[in-house]
Amino acid sequence: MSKATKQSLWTSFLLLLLFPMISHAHVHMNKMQPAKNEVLASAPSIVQLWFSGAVSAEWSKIEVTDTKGERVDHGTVSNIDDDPKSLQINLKPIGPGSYEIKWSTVANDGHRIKGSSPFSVK
Ligand SMILES: [Cu+2]
Repeated sequence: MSKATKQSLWTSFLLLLLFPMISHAHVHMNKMQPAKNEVLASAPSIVQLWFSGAVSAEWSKIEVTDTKGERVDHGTVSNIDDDPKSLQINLKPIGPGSYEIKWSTVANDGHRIKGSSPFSVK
């Protein structure tokens, strides 16, 4: 093999390795309802999250707790209208107060992403 051939093979190999990394964008959470630090006039009955890519409802967890740490959600996470880029969970009837949403999910690239966000009801 000539030196030039070796070099071009090496270059092709490097490009093949690098291309998926350059084109890879991690999935992130775009929008959530209630929004971070939102103060709502009336209690929400559902928490909804939207992502930049598909996530697994099966491997997702959303916990909504009050200030005593009691769960106020119904425990089952699902996609919104079968949209794989979204998640939702129903809430129990809640009164005025502060609440915390803790979520975690696995994106279709295999990475686990998570976050937490407070909201309150007047
Ligand atoms: Cu990723």
